[in-house]
Amino acid sequence: MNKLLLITFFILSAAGINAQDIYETYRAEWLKKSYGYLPELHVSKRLPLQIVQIVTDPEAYQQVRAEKVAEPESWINTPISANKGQVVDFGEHLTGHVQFLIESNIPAHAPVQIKIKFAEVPAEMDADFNNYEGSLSKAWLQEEIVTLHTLPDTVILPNRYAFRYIQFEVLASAGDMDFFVSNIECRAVSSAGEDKMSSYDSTGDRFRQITKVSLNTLRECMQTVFEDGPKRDRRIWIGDLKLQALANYYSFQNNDLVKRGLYLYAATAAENGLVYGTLFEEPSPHPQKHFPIDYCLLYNTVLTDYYEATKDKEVLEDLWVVAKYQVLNVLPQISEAGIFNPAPGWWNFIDWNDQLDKQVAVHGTVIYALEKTWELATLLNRQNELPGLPGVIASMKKAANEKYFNNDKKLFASGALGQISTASQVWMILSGAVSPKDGRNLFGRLKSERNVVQPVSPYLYHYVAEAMITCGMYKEAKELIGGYWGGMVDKGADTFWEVYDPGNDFLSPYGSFMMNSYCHAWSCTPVYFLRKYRNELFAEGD
Ligand code: RAM
Repeated sequence: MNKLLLITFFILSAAGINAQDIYETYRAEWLKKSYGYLPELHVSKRLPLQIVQIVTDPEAYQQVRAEKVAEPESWINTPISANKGQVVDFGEHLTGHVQFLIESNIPAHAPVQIKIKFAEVPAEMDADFNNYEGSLSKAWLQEEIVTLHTLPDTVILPNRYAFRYIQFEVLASAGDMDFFVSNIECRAVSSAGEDKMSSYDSTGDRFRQITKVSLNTLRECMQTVFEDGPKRDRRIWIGDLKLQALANYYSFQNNDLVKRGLYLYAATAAENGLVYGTLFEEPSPHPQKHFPIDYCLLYNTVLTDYYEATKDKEVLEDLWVVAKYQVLNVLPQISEAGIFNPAPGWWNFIDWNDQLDKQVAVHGTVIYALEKTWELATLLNRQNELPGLPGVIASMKKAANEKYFNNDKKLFASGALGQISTASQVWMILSGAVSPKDGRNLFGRLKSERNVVQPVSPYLYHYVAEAMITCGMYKEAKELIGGYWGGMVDKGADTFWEVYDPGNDFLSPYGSFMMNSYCHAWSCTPVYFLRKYRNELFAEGD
């Protein structure tokens, strides 16, 4: 057994990792604390803004757009049969509960069955959900069928919906009956509250607009936890939590929600100490049992980010043990030569591009997280609990440069085929395996390299922007924010999307654009960059 493994083995045994449940004595208290930070949901009543029709337009995002056809007042006085194909538009993305009044033209003598369909974007409204053939459950698509026997009736729909558009369709009724829908309202919910840093904004219209969409995205995802998307998956994921927390420090500053997330992850972690990638609040907090290893380790960095933003050490003291066990579980997967070989059954996320070879990016993520954990240990004066860590970090950086650097291309190359990707360079930069100056060169060479595997999610683009900033490339970072997130704004986004490939509007990780989440947490970080680095990004004006 090599020296590093031997040390880890002794630490693990001394720390009791082989015991049945290493967090047994902490869990109840962590759970209690998570409930102490349960936020209040602010409710606001929203009404339809206009009536639209979805029209084909080859130039528009996903080749359709919403075109105004009427005011809500005239629409509610027209029977549904005459409003066929028309859609109620609330003018902005909402997350909340919906109710409406339905009346008939004559006293009802038969039941009526109506379908109520919700959509975040026009193409989703235009699509026939019956044609859905994606990989995730069709039940995520937001549609209700309601049968009513007595009219008039106020219908309160059973779920929370995430939408901008609603359509009503009569599926069955008596031939002589027609229906009027009115008093449609949404009780929109969010725990975000006030944006406390609006005075930090740049004055230029483009970046103001990007900031606004960014804030809308974050606000909609801030519920009783930081959800990944209010339409789908409606749960907390570590990768999303990290980015939401960053954006939150520069906007709503609802820091209790960050703490709630951190304690929930700790309370529901596996018995060996690893946090799971995602968890649900209801009926009682429980994880979905898988370990995306990059996410597990990024948990530690949520703690360091939290401290940087709040200087609150109490949470760190409480949860240090969790940070430590993320590392202790990963150390045995790192060879003496500093190569990370993930255990079978672990996966890693990095991005949704299925062409991406993740070997180098994951290696970089591990170093990045270990560095942050060492910062944490130093802050808490607990270095003696992870004594070998600086050595491991150094050997991993050395290995990265020796094993993964392609000397001909002068770029990091991943996997057996030596794939060149943006993800690999970015995570090498963020890990500190290369200097900012060398990082700038990597970015420079990427430009002239052919067949570079590019990110497809705003999640990975966040780290691209972060890496540019790490290298002092403020101009490029600003261009990226303006071009990539701004590209979504140009295509009509009022909240940022889960995936965005400027060249493919229909790209979906789930085999259908209908299933994509069009208000997605990990896309919300422009507000973080634009405010945190305002002086550097806007040194030359807006
Ligand atoms: C998706 C989620 C989430 C992401 C994971 C990896 O299902 O929507 O945002 O973190 O995948």
